[in-house]
Amino acid sequence: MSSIVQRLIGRFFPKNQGPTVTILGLDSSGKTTLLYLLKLGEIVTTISTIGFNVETVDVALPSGQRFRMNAWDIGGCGRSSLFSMILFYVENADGLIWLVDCNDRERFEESVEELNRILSRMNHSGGAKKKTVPTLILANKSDLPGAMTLDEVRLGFAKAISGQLVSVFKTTLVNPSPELKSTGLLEAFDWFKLALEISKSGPTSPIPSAKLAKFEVHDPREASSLAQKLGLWLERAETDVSSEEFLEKFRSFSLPSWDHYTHIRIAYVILAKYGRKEGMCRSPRPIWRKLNDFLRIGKDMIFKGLEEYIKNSTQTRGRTFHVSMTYFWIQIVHFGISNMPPSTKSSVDSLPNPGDDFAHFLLINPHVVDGNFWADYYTKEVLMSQKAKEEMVLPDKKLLPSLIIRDAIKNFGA
Ligand SMILES: Nc1nc2c(ncn2[C@@H]2O[C@H](COP(=O)(O)OP(=O)(O)OP(=O)(O)O)[C@@H](O)[C@H]2O)c(=O)[nH]1
Ligand SMILES: [Mg+2]
Repeated sequence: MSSIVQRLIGRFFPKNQGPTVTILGLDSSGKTTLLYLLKLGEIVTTISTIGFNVETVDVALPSGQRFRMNAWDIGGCGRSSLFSMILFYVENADGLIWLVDCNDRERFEESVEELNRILSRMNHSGGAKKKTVPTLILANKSDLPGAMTLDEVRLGFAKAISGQLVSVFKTTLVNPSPELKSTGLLEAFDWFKLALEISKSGPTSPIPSAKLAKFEVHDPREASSLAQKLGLWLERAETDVSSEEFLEKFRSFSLPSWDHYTHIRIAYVILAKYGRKEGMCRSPRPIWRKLNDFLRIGKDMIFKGLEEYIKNSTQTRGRTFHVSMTYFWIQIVHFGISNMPPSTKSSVDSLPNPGDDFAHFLLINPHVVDGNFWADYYTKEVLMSQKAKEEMVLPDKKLLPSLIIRDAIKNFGA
């Protein structure tokens, strides 16, 4: 199943952009800060990542050499429901960067266990040796007064990393000096570049994807096998009708099915075609105006279209329109569109039919295949209440991602 992920990553992110590296770690360990510090040379204000941020970054090493990589900052690590999906991306990467907040002593053990879980999945399965993934551990936030020492961090990870191509470096990402000299990153990337070269020349064997299914079940949402679902959705997206034909079927109430995939594709195609066109891409207008454009055009089209479809199609008998649920998914899809890397965005914009790149969107935003993703934001009592069905009710567990901050991050380097 992971072969489709591999094929699509190869298509959208060719190897001439350097090795593919996944950046992982518990939430708030500094992954997005690292990615944009490497990309832009400055600190940007981050928000908790949903889906992935993908950038090609170039680091000037003290030796005068350059290190270029295609880096994937993957949100959701530690959320067991997404674990098996995350493995797809780690399996397909040439290397892994693991960030640990060394000021967070309470969750240090959790960070060690999580990396251990990933490395043991990568390196052994049923005793068979698989692939050596060079892993760079960054003991981050070492500027904070309560931070663990490098020795403490090394000792903590010792068992998890023994016998592997892994090294630990201390980093401080805030207040970086010019050329990142004060951060500790240059020494770290000197080692990582070498480790990637070593592993490239060593033998690796492909990972039998069928083994994924045997992996321990931690959560009902993982039990429903989101990883396999992602593979199926990608296959379906690759062979599905064009976005024009899909919209036509939506308008004429004749879609082949009315499932979660279809709902997400409706939101994606409409937002990609109309939301973006109406000023979502770097317009000189203030951000809030762009947001209003999107809300007015894209959201209205989706709301009206879904209401009409439910009223008119025989497939949707007995179903009702759920305002808060619809709004939630529109927001998540729109947020996911803004997660798509600018370089690929421009090639998407030049496609004759924007919205025909659904597989690409899924690759960057695999969390959308989880039909219960709303449970991270709402309790069941609130989202399934009559009030939430009839009008927009805000989440009671966690705020919806802010599009304004996301746009600000993306526009920072423009
Ligand atoms: N003091 C200090 N703060 C840091 C450092 N690196 C990152 N931070 C801060 O840590 C917070 C979280 O950083 P993010 O980069 O958003 O963390 P993340 O790992 O991407 O978090 P998720 O997306 O939620 O998984 C931000 O407020 C950063 O400014 C560091 O080296 N020192
Ligand atoms: Mg992040």
